[in-house]
Amino acid sequence: MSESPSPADGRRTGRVVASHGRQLDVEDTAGVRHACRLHGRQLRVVCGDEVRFGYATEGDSQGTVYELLPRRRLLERLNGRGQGEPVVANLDQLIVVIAPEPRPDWDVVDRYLAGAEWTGIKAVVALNKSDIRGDALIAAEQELEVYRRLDYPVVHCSTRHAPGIDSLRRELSQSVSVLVGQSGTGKSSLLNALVPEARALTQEISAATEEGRHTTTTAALHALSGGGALVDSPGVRDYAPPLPLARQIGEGFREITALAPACRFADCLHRSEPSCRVRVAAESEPLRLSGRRYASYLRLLALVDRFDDPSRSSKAAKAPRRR
Ligand SMILES: Nc1nc2c(ncn2[C@@H]2O[C@H](COP(=O)(O)OP(=O)(O)OP(=O)(O)O)[C@@H](O)[C@H]2O)c(=O)[nH]1
Ligand SMILES: [Mg+2]
Ligand SMILES: [Zn+2]
Repeated sequence: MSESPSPADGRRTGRVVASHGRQLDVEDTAGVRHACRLHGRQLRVVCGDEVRFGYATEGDSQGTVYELLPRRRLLERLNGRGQGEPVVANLDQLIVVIAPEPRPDWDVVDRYLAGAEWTGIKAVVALNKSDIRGDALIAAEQELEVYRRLDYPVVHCSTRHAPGIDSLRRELSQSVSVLVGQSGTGKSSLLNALVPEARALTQEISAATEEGRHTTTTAALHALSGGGALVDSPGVRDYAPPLPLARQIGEGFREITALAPACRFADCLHRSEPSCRVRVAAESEPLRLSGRRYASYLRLLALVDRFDDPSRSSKAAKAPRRR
């Protein structure tokens, strides 16, 4: 984004900082916010998108977004029809937030990380609520060793203590990052700790289900004081990214990518093929490939099969739910 109003048509470039259906908040290059609506039914934009917008008549209270500019690096989710739906555009990295409470769903973590690998987005895992001492924290920390060994940056933080927030701030600087993960892990609380003026709504997790209450309902982007921006996104119950071909699923798992060249068949899917190096590692070398990560891989592969199946419409209900 690098220019000022064009005298020809009065339109200028801005970034969508929040999207509520067809109503949008667009920030111009000077950081001024404009309430806008979308022009025409075909146009679809998400938080983070760069757009061309303007006012039909000088002095209008609402602007109009006319055009979506080309996207780079998009976070998408798989919908029930097997298609990708954009969630946040033009980002540099995902911050996958987990916590001792609600109990981590590691499949969700693996799926965000696999999606990041397939699309070339950097990923960081943040263990929030590290002030909640006990077995759940110890178990989460142990599992996180798997990701540390794979060279994913792992940050321990708590919105109750400054040092962890400072480490997270360092990971975010100069980048456009999005906080993702299960509902109730403290994404909006982290945003508020990092950008106090964001004043995002937060809510206790449900005592009955021990799950989050899906407090955040739309993604919103906030500038970081030291440069870069942070997007808070609605928590998920389940998540899958759009899926590549079956033989590319393994590329979403760094340890499988490293082991696969030693499989007998170049197109090995690491299921039941003979002389599969990946399966051997999952069965007997947990430090090279944990059985849990291998199971995550197999479940993603099974999801590809489901969408490749012509009778998939009857099975679509089993695809990840939106939230
Ligand atoms: N003990 C503790 N509680 C925290 C911490 N961070 C957030 N919480 C609490 O966790 C609950 C959920 O926080 P939110 O920030 O609303 O969680 P969220 O991930 O934004 O949830 P969704 O918007 O539903 O996805 C709130 O009660 C917060 O006060 C933390 O570091 N320690
Ligand atoms: Mg939230
Ligand atoms: Zn194999």
